[in-house]
Amino acid sequence: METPKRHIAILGSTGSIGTQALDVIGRHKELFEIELLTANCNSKLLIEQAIRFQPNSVVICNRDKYDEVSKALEPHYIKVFTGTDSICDIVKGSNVDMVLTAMVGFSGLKPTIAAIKGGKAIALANKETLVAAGSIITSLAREYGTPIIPVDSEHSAIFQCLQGEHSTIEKLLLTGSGGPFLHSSREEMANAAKETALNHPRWKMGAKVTIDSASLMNKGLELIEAKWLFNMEPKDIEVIIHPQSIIHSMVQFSDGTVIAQLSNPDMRIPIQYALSYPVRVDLNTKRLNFSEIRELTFFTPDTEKFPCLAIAYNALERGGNATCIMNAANEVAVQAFLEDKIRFADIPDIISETMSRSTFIKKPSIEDIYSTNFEANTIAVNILKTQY
Ligand code: MN3
Repeated sequence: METPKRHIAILGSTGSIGTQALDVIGRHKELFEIELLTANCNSKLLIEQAIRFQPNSVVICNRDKYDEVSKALEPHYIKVFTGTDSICDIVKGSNVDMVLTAMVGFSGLKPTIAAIKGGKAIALANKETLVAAGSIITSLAREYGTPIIPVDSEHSAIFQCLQGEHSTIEKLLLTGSGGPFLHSSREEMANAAKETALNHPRWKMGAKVTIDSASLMNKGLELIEAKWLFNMEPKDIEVIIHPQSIIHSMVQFSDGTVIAQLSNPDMRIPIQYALSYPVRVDLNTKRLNFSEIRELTFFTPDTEKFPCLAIAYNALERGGNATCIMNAANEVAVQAFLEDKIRFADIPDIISETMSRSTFIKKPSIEDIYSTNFEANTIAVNILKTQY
């Protein structure tokens, strides 16, 4: 008997994760059916994708692009909507089995909550959702019985290492390449050109996550993501710099055993694993050749050179809405860096300053999270205007 196809909604289909997910899905049409594609403003690519994958509906968030998309897809009988609320309505619909959350930043929160409440399996690529509201999201997922399957390569690695394990985890070993500034001096890094920061040595990713990788804030966000996904204490998650990006993370158990997941760096592996879980399916990735690799190296991260990682640890220890404040400030700072308004070294300063000025809430509700994000965003923008 044929297994029924898994019906997928991709939120953020024109981004780096979204396009790679469609690559995987295009290779396994016997397994997957696209129900919904959404994009922020890349109407051209969204139209192309919709014509190729024939989803039931698409959402273009930017209202100015609605007419263009609607006109282009009318002959294909694909429904076209605009605005975040329509994403929330569609993901709750009965046709969707799984929602891949691949949009960038805090904007992923609302649709993720809608999908969880709709009982849809989440393939989580939007780490900012857990950074901003990890406690709320994970307890909602428990309440609605919704599985959250990680797409981020490190968390997918940990998730894969845990399959079939029922033992207590002693420690998570979260690996990171160290980014483009691993071997740069602090002065070089402080004044680095945007192009240098955007040139990641191992992974091809979107601009936001690439800048986060250069500052190691990405590892900080992933530390927080790991805490919520695997219910760990911050002190039991260790960040290890591993420049080759062959080991994607590891789990240490109480008998001293460490299990790791290895592959050449290719985001399609964790994306596909999340979509096809619990089974693995074929993928044409470059296979590991150990006699070519010869050595894998590991370092302790330098949190003085990369203050963002220390900021993230502290925010996680502090708890409450601290990580939400940090995330909002980071989004503003990264955007400002990408617009050439600040230096690379200003990013952690803007985050720290925003954190010291924002209202701390020990047990935030979801409304508190939205207002925290707004307040921290306003404060960070104000710091930018007055001090830079
Ligand atoms: Mn990652």
